[in-house]
Amino acid sequence: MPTRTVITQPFADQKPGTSGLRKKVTVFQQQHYLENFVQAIFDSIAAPQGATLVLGGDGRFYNRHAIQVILKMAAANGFGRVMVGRGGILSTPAASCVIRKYKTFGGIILSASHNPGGPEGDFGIKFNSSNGGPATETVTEAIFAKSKSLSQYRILEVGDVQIDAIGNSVLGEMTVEVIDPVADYTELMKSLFDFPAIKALLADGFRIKFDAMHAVNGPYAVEILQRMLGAPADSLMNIIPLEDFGGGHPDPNLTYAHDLVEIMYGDNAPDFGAASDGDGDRNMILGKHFFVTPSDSLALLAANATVVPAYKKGLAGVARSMPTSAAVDRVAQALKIPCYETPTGWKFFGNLMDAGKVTLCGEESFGTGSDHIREKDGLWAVLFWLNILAAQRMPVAKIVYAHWARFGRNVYSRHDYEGLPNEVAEGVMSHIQGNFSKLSGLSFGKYTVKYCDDFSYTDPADASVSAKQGVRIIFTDGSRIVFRLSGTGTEGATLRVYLEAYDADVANHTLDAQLALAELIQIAQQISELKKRTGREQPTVIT
Ligand code: G16
Repeated sequence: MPTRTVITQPFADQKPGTSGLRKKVTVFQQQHYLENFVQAIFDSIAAPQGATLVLGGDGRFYNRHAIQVILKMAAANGFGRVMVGRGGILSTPAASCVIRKYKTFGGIILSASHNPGGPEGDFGIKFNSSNGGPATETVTEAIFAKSKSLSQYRILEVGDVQIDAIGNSVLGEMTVEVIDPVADYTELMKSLFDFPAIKALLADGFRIKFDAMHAVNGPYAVEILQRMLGAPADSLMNIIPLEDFGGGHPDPNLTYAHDLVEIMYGDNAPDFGAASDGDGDRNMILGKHFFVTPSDSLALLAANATVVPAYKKGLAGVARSMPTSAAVDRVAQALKIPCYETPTGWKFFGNLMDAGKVTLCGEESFGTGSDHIREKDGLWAVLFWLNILAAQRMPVAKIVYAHWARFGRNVYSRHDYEGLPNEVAEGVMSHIQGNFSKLSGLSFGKYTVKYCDDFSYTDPADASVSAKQGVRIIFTDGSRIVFRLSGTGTEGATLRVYLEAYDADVANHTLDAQLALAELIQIAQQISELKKRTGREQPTVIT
C-alpha cells in the first residue's frame, strides 16, 4: 500500500496543556491540523521500527475519524502493531492499564477529559509513555517544538480499517488488533479490591448510585458494578456513552453532575453516590446528603488503605498536587510515610511512582489514583470507597467525621472564574505576582501572612524544573490561598482560587465550607482585586 508524504504547514498553537493538546473540534478539523500534531508525536518519541502502540479515546465526536487517521499514520511511520479499543474506545485509566500490561512502547489517548463534546465542543489528544503515564515535560516540549516546524507528514493511502469487532487486521506492514476495551481493566480491578466483601455489602441492601454522565465509563460500570458486584440496574445512570455526552458537561462536580447531586440530597437518597468524567479518570464521591471533597477523599483513602487487599502492607508514600489541601499530609505524618507536593498535572506523579516513592496520589480536581496504573482512575476510586464501606459498615458522613475527629479538618473550597478574556485573567495573575512579595508579615483580621511564593518544582527523576505553577499565600496557622490559571480550558482563561483553613475542633464548627472560609474569601478578593479586574461578582463554579 502506498505511503503518501503530505506537505503541511506548521501550526503555532499546538502547545500541550496540563494534559495534552485540547482544542475546539473546529480547530482540529482544519486541514492537516490533527495530522501535524500526530507526526510531531511520532517524530519526537523515537519509537523503534515495529513498536506497539495503544490507541483509544473517550468516544466523543471526532474520535472515530481521528482513530482512522492515526492508524494510517502509525502504519506509515513504521509501527508494527496498534492495539485499539473496540469502537475506538478506551477510558484513560484503561489505556494506561493496557500500555503497562502488554509492555507497549506507549499509547495515544483521544479525549478532552471533562470538557464538553460534540461538533461545537472540544477534542483532545495526548501521548502516554511506556510506563502508562502522560509524557514527561521534556517529551511534551519536544512535541510542541516539532509541531511548529513540521513541513510534512506520512500517511498510508488506504480505506478505513474496521474497528468494531475484536480481532486482527492488516494495514500495510502493521497489524491492527481490536481489543475489548473493558476486559483488561476489569481484571486489574478484581486483583486490587475485595470484590466478595463489596458484593456482600450490596447484597445486604446498601444502595448506590453511579453517574457515568453519558461518558466512557458507562460500559465499565455496567460490567464491574452491575454484572460482577451485583448492583441493581437502577444503581447506574447515564450509562450510554454519547458523542456529545447528551449535551452535558461531563465534569463530576457539584455543579455539572447536578442530576446525581439532586438524588443524593433528596428524600430517600441512596447510601453512596459517585460520578466520573468524560474519559473516566476523575471521580466525585457523595454520601447521603453529604459531599466528600477530593482532598478529603485522598486523605481518607490513605488512612484506610490497609483494608484493601492491594494495599494491605501499607503505603510507600503519598503525593498531592500543590493546590490540593494538606489533609493527606496529616495522614502521612501519622503513618510516618513521606508526602510529596507536585505541580498540577498527573505526569508529575508518574516519576515518583516509577521510583517506588509513592503508592497513592491525588488532586483537588477530582482525581485520585495509585501505582496500579499511571493515570488517575475514577472507577478505582469508587471501588476503593466501596471496599472501605464494606469493611467499616458505617455511613459515608460518619466515616468522614471520624477522620476529621482524628486528624482535624482542612476546610477547603475552589472558586473558578471560567471564560475570562485571556488578558483579564493574566492581568489578575500578574497583579498578584507583582505584589505577593510585599505581603509577608501583613495581617488580615485573624490571619497573618507567613510567606508567599510562585510554586516551583524540580522533578527528582529528570531534574526538569517547572516554575510559576501558582501563587501560594500561606498564613501562620497553615491556612492558604492559592491563585492559578487552568491549563485545560479551550475558551478564554479560567482563573482558579483555592482556599484552605485548618480546623482542629470540627465538632464545634459549621460544616458549610463557604461560611467557614468567608474571611479567607474576602482576603483573596482584596489581594487579587478580582471583582474590579474581572467584573465578576461570583465564581462560575464553586466546589
Ligand atoms: C488534567 C490533569 C490533572 C490536573 C487537571 C487540572 O485533568 O490530568 O492532573 O489536575 O488537568 O486542570 P486545570 O489545569 O484546569 O486546573 P484532566 O482530567 O483534564 O485530564
